[in-house]
Amino acid sequence: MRILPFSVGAVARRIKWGNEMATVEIYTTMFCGFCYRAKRLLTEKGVEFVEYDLDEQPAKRTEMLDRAAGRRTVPQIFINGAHIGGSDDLAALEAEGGLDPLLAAAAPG
Ligand SMILES: N[C@@H](CCC(=O)N[C@@H](CS)C(=O)NCC(=O)O)C(=O)O
Repeated sequence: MRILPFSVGAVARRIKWGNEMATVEIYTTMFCGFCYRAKRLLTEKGVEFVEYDLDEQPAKRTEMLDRAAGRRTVPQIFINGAHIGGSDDLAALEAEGGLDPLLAAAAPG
């Protein structure tokens, strides 16, 4: 049962990232520790993301290879269409303070 017409998580995200949020996409597979780590970082930051599970959507693998310049490992992460890389790349971006500005940029269009 839902008492409030919105979720507490949605309100927290709005406070943190504003009404406009970046579009975050992540290609994953089911049993993938690096995918889990990347999703956990995004979730802890209150970021919503679109997940393409390659086990459930095998055709997405070709799309991932195209967009990620041939990188085959999962996860592959994109923010507003720009290729970020894998879990280690995402963590490094966060450590150097580069992730928040990308997340705060509204999705184009
Ligand atoms: N350094 C990469 C490592 C990613 C990685 O090794 N992912 C594994 C799955 S957890 C994978 O794709 N293995 C298949 C392969 O290496 O071709 C990252 O941080 O994303």
